[in-house]
Amino acid sequence: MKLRCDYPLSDSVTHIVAENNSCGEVLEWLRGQKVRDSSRFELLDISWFTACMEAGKPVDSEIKHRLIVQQACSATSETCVSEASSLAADRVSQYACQRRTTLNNYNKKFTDAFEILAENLKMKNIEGLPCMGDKVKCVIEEIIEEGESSQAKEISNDERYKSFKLFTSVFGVGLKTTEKWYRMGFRTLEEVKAEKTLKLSRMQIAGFLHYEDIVSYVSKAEADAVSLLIKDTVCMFLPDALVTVTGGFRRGKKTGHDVDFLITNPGPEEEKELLHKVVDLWEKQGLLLYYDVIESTFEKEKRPSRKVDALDHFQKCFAILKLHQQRTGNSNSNISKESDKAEVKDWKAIRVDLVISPFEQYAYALLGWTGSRQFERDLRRYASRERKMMLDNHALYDKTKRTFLKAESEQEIFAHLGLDYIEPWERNA
Ligand code: DCT
Ligand code: MG
Repeated sequence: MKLRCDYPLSDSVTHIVAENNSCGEVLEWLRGQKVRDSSRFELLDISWFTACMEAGKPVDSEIKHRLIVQQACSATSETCVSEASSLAADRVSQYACQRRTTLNNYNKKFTDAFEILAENLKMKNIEGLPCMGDKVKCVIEEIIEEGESSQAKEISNDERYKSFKLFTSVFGVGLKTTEKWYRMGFRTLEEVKAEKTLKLSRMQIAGFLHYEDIVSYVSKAEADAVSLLIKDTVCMFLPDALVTVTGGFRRGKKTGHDVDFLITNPGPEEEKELLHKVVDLWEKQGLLLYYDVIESTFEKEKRPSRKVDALDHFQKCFAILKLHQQRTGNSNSNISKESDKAEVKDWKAIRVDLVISPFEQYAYALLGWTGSRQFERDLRRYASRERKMMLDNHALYDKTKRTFLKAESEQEIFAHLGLDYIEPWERNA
């Protein structure tokens, strides 16, 4: 028995899988498709599809999978699946900002494969994905039938791709450097480190020095500890400042490659010197392993950028902080011999991004720095294509009214765009 994915509805469809659609909605949709006898289909929940993927073949549907109790359906030599959510194209938006995507990724098998394919395109310097509907369909079908994508597998075993993943895992190493090192014949980080004539940037030197810590990901507990440290320090200089965790941790992720913070001061007080004061103090306290302060490049008259991936103009600091590990366990653990103390490393290097925004741009900065990248990209695409507006991390510009739209909260920005509000934890596109 084979599983084949078919859309739109064809005569060979035997199973209909719904994600976030009730049985009533599916039946209503079927009526709209002029289907007279819907009993010829099994109406199933996405859990059946997931069970099939796990088993690597179509499995018999159980009551728990069904949207309604159906008559037993005789197995055919070919089971044809129609995805109700993609059939009802008007229900599932192409824009991530009109979908609620939690961390519960039912399609991991598919998204992992597409991530590899997209990374491969990025390596080839292809801007944006070309329209390749048929190709996407082939990949999906192959994963359903074979359990994996041969193309994604081939790429992930490719020497160039493996070097790309390895080299870019070093803080400060991007595509350009990766390409250069690959062309020079390097394949491992040891080989790069051993080549003493290479000129590494300050960032890359720090990246190699703290590689193990940084590559091991930041936990939620570590992010909370860093958050406390940052709040304490910022409030010493600006007691009313708002310090908010953004990025993946605001979206509810349990780990991250860094911790992102947005800082703003509600009062009239200038916050320009804040970052420098914070950095100076941490340096005196021996907590800074690396930092780079980028000054603001914001010009008031400028309209929001047209680019969906544009960087913003806020003053910011990319840093590696020394986070001292909490002493836990029984009190005896604190009594250690002097010789032990020297050997035990009681801290971890944590990548931290600090962004300072003027108070009136705070809502836009918060929305922009919360991500995910795909969600942000789609918000901007949606604003310009569907609303004739320009959105970036500083402002929203209405091209029809020729005016900037003020917002004090993320909710107001969604309202300006005519979008239902999407909570941060539903922005994991
Ligand atoms: N961002 C963006 N466009 C970029 C870079 C960043 O929209 N070119 C936004 C989206 C997320 C946020 O800034 C923070 O970026 P990262 O820390 O890179 O992403 P993350 O979602 O926090 O992921 P991670 O958990 O890996 O840190
Ligand atoms: Mg992050």
